[in-house]
Amino acid sequence: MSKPIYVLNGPNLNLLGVREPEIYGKTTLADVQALCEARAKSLGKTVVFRQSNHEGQLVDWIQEARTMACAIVINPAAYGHTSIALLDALKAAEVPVIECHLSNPAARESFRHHTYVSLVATGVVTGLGAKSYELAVEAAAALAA
Ligand code: CA2
Repeated sequence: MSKPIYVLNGPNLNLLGVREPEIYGKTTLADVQALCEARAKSLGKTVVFRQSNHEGQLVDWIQEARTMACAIVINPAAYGHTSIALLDALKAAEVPVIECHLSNPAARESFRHHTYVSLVATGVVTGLGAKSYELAVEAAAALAA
């Protein structure tokens, strides 16, 4: 059995579909998880899907992924713009990393234009809502050993 793709979600994404639907849509994180699982299954893969509001928890999961995952899909949310800890963990992960975002940060406030995660991501999928995750899972599956 091949290793799963870790799909990791950063702070406040648990509110998806519940708050600010005008920006992030009505799809819940549980819906996104179901879409990722279905897309992975169609490609003969599985996903481990997790969300945390805590930077250290995300670092722990990235470290776990080094041995347990074949690839990482990460929506770091706001930590993408601030966290050198996530960058360092991802650099050490030694598996392909795909960054994904629901919105298009480049079309939003200037503080969202840079992410540290992009420095280590093989690819970045943005602006397509839940579809960003599906395409990110597809890319991760293609890159996975
Ligand atoms: O577009 C994305 O996926 C983001 O990663 C979402 C982050 C934002 O800080 C990034 O710049 C872009 C925010 C996630 C917060 O999600 C919420 C969802 C519903 C209600 C409130 C927040």
